[in-house]
Amino acid sequence: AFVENLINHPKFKDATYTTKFIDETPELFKFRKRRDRATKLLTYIADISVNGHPEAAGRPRPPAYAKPPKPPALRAAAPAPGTRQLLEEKGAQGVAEWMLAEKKLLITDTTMRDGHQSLLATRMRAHDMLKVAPAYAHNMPTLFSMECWGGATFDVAYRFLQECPWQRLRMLRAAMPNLLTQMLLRSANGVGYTNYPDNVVEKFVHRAAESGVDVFRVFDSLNWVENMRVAMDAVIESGKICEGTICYTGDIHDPDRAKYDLAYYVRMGKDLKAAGAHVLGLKDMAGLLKPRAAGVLVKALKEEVGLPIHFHTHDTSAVAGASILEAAKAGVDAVDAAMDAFSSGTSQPCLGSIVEALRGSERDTGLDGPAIREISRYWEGVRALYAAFESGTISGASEVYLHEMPGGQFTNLKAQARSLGLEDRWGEVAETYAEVNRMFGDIPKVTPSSKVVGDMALSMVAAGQSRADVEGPNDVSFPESVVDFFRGGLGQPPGGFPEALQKKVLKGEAPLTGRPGEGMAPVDFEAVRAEISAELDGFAIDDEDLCGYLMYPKVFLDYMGRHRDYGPVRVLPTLTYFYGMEEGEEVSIELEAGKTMILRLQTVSEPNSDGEVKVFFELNGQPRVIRVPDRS
Ligand code: BTN
Ligand code: 3PY
Ligand code: ZN
Repeated sequence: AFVENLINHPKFKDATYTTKFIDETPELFKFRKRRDRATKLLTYIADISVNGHPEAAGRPRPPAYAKPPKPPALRAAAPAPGTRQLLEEKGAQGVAEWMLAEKKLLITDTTMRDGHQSLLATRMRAHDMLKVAPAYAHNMPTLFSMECWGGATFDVAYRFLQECPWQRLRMLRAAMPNLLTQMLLRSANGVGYTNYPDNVVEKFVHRAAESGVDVFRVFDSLNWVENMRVAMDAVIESGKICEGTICYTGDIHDPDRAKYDLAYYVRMGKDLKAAGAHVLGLKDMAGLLKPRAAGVLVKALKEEVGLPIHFHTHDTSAVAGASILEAAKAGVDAVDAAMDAFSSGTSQPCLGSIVEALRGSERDTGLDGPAIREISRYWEGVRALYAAFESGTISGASEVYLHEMPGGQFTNLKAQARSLGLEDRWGEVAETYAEVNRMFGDIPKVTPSSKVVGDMALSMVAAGQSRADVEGPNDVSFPESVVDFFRGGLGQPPGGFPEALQKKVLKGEAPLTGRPGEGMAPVDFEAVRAEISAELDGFAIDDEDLCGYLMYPKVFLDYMGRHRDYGPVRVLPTLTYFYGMEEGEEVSIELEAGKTMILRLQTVSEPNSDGEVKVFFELNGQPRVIRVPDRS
């Protein structure tokens, strides 16, 4: 019966059978697969309990009191209509006009994307987001948008969290039907670190729009508008909101950074408007826009561009809240903030405090204080579960004006420095990062250009090289990302490349001067689909999977391999996912809505002569024994 059910199922017949199929149509797997799914999960838990999770090894443990927090009660019978309905009724242009007419300051909550990307190395799992998503929809229906996808979350989901980013998106979309979902898109770099062929960028955008993204914040890591058009056009074509975005660098009031003056940003804003942006994003990825400059810049952009402006910043300096208030005074339309417990430091400024600061003023956000605090308390509990991934940055740091590292890179670069044994030379890494920026001609630093600068800085500190060594006659081995940058693989930086250094890096190779995507052959999607499918023993690959593979081939295939062995580990509570279970511990695991398994770990045997241990479980009262290798 099982086999007949399966082969007659329409999804199986039309070959859309994938890993998601197993998750979404469990009824077909009652005979064999239901047991398989539980066995796979038990195998994962057994392995992690015995051997630990590679990502958590050697990192601080969550405090003893950490336990899965309860989400707030819902304050309404149903989610009130919100910005999402506005988009459906009035279209993207209609939303932009509404934003311009709104007096109140509109707020985007970044907790589910940049908040944890900047504080916890992007490690937050969908499990912890989905539990609170209904509270956002019911209790905060007047938020402008929820930033919850893109940036680094895409590859980290596959790579480190063993979950499908697309499924995360679809589930969040369904749980917050009244709020605009927002993603961060690196233009021609998609959600990766290098330029992709045009048809890959287009396919990715169309797929993301269909799977649930409403607002696309589109930026280019070198502020090169030419390199943004393919992505922007795809967003516009899909009927979603195109937030064409300026990356802010330098200091408009510093005469030594004259390349990035007010006129530069106004020009770029006008170019983005001409390219079709519905909204102008002002992305201050490192938190360099000082309060006075924020007022001046927003005022100029408002007057001269005429699009609604959406301001994004990071609180690394600890004065970003002031920049937001100045921007609000100067007429900015929307701002990003992270829910209190995920705010400040390298993350966004504190959402609840911005709301309170503006209460009763002309720019009153209208958001509910108690609702915010309840949700933040939930997030506080979630944050404790991820103690292993805290960056350890506990104070404001004016040093950010020196190195100009993006908030999302800071924690990563520190971890990279640590892994190279350079942690105690962080000051030197920061100084060198700034020196590399000058040496490369003073460029915007944001993924992936920030990675180029970071790779070079680490390589110089590790090798003990100075700028003079790098620029001098001696042979230097440059990191691959640096070579690609000077080759023009990320596009053209403002003011061009420093020629002498470019010659040295490229060793006579001629650089690209055009748009990298122009010279790339389009990908034959059906051929790639067939290739992946063959690699995965005939699994049918849908468009989401295909897009995952196109962005990150190896990461995607590794994910699929682990999925085959361990099943849908996304359903595990976070502590179980990272730490497994202790003897005598009981957890309840919701496999799908209404279907929960109660799992108890009884005991673990001594290893046998093959180095295997037996892990004794009780699954819904029935004994189960799982054997795993002991590598501990
Ligand atoms: C990952 O981070 O790779 C996803 C989780 C899968 C980890 C499993 S646990 C058993 C086995 N041992 C490892 O070192 N990785 C896999
Ligand atoms: C990303 O591209 O992931 C960023 O957050 C850039 O700021
Ligand atoms: Zn950011």
